[in-house]
Amino acid sequence: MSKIKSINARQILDSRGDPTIEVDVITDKNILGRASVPSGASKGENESFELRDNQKDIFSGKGVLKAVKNINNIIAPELIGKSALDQICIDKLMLELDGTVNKKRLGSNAILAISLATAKAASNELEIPLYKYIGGVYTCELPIPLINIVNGGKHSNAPIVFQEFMIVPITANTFLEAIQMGYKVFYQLKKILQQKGLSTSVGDEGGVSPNFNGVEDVLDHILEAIHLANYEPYDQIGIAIDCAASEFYQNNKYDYSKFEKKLENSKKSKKEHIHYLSYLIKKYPIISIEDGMDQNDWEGWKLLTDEIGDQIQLVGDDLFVTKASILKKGIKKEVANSILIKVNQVGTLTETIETINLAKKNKYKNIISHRSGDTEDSFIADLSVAFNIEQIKIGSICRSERTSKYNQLLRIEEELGKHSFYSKWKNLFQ
Ligand code: 2PG
Ligand code: MG
Repeated sequence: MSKIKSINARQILDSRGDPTIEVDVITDKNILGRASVPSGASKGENESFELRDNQKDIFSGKGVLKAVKNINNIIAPELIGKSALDQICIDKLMLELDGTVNKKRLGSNAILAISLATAKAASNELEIPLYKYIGGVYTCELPIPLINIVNGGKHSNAPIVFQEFMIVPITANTFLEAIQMGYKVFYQLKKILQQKGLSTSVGDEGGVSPNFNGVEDVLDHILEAIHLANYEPYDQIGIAIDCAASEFYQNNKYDYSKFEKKLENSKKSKKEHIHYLSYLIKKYPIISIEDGMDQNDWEGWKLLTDEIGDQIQLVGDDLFVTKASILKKGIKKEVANSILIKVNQVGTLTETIETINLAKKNKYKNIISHRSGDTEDSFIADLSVAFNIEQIKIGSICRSERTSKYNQLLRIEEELGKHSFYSKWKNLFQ
């Protein structure tokens, strides 16, 4: 019957060395499902509530022992004896037990860890790969990776206002080939930096973070690396950026000097900021912009969408926080054309899937995403394949918490063999 026999939570560390939760769900046949949860640095205001201990002298207040207690003492007793195969029921039960809009009582980190561990326990017990257990027999599509190569904003000390610069292997035929293409460009970029005596040390998501001279300097270097790797920009390799604009929006202005201190006249009105983004997409092979505008600047989002939404992918991350209710608002207002999917923004597998389906129905593209503070858990790799999601953002091709996801996708590609299908960028917007 796959009944849950025990649930045990513990505090572990994420990739930044901050505490996070790991949960073991064990079934009555002694089958284990283990999951851990990630944590963001540039969080959206409307994300579900991440419960921390706030005890300043221990882990700078970031301990998660209260959430661990909530799992062991409050949630576990309610779930023991329930079927691990009944994912929707387990998730709903936890929502009822919490009883708040944003999972404020028990903590979304506590709830998510159980939700994911339950799915893993069920798939292990049935001896079905996780992606097939969640998605069914027709899952076969490997996502296009948006490979992070430069970290700015809150993810490094580099003086770059935008948070993430990624390359998109457009012409790859397989996931493995996509990684090989990304590797070549990343390798060339590091070589250029070395030759110039610039740092090649990496930021939170594994991209380099040297002392670049602002956004265009970053893009010029990436372009040079694409050329040196013998690829055609646009046709073979595109660029995706995450502005994470909520991090530098203050008093109705986009203030680039928040991260680029030496900038003068750095406060841009929303129109000037949009104008700059639209200039950038003409000058560089940028095919996707995430969080181009602040999370509460719906007016700005609409202006940006009207201006360039028919030319490139516009992704709502902090804007939608993976919540179906907020995505509905975006669809109604015709804002953005894609959504970033982060399991811990919403807090259960079931709610994540509701949002994915809503996006699909309304022709918004889904992009499965990691967090800047992540763990070795590779659940989201399986999730992307489970729903034939065409894009995934899992950082650079270094640092184990990032490569754990790339490696899992390589395993899945191997396992699917000739039935695997690699998403094609040119088909996405037809
Ligand atoms: C983002 C994410 C992940 P964080 O803004 O898209 O790259 O960053 O996890 O810090 O919110
Ligand atoms: Mg983002």
